[in-house]
Amino acid sequence: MLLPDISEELQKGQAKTVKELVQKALDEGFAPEAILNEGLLAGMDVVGEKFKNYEIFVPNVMVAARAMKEGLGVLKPHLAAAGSASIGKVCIGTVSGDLHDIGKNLVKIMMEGKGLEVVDLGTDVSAETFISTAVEQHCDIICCSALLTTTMCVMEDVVKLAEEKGIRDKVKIMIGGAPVSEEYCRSIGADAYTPDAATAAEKAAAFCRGE
Ligand code: B1M
Repeated sequence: MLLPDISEELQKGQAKTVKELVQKALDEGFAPEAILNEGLLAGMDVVGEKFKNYEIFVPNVMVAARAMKEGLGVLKPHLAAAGSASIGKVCIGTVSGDLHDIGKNLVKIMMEGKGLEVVDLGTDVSAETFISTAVEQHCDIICCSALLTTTMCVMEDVVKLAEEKGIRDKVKIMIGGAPVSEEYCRSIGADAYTPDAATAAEKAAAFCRGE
């Protein structure tokens, strides 16, 4: 019952209870991945569905998102222990006009767990900022997240700007987020689309190994 309880409390936006239940689940020996998938993400799926159907509204989604963040905070050290030496450097952000950052934060956690150094640019990140950061901080990979159909087009700007600035052959560009697809990735000339945080981290590590 513990994992469904986490999902329920997340839907109600009970951040403190979610935090406590996640800790309890860890103490009782539940796998961190199960707590993430069957507790936190399951709850957020219901929230997304209800939001889509106008059963709940933005304030409800915001408190659920806060509860998700609190739960993730407890889970983070358990999801993946950070590697000791960096295998490569990544900059990550949610694209301009887009404030959704839960998925992006999850990708960051998983990448750090794979031993990648991650520069987190936050949300509402312009193509210019992605490119200037990649140049100044010598990043191997640029990671763009988008949750809105109206903002995913910024990913194409990132690819174009990388070409204009002459760094396209020096940096890989990875994209992800609910409205993005493999087909879209190909159409804009990005290097990889991955559907979830764990796959994104595996792909980034593979790129850094030259695969
Ligand atoms: Co918004 N929102 N939201 N929202 N929100 C969605 C995205 C929406 C699908 C809801 C719906 O209608 N069903 C819809 C978008 C519709 C569309 O574009 N087609 C929507 C909308 C419309 C909006 C507003 C416009 C609402 C309004 O104001 N009227 C507004 C926009 C604000 C803005 O950004 N400018 C808005 C606002 C918000 C909140 C602020 C209230 C809140 C965000 C809080 C936050 O992030 N700090 C919020 C939330 C929470 C959601 C839903 C419910 C959940 C998103 C989420 O965090 N999911 C969402 C509905 C849904 O997705 N079911 C919705 C959990 C998270 C772990 O999943 O981010 O998909 P996700 O990440 C996944 C993968 O996509 C992937 O890995 C993660 C899992 O492992 N991934 C990557 C993500 N990035 C990746 C990058 C990679 C690889 C994989 O490589 C680089």
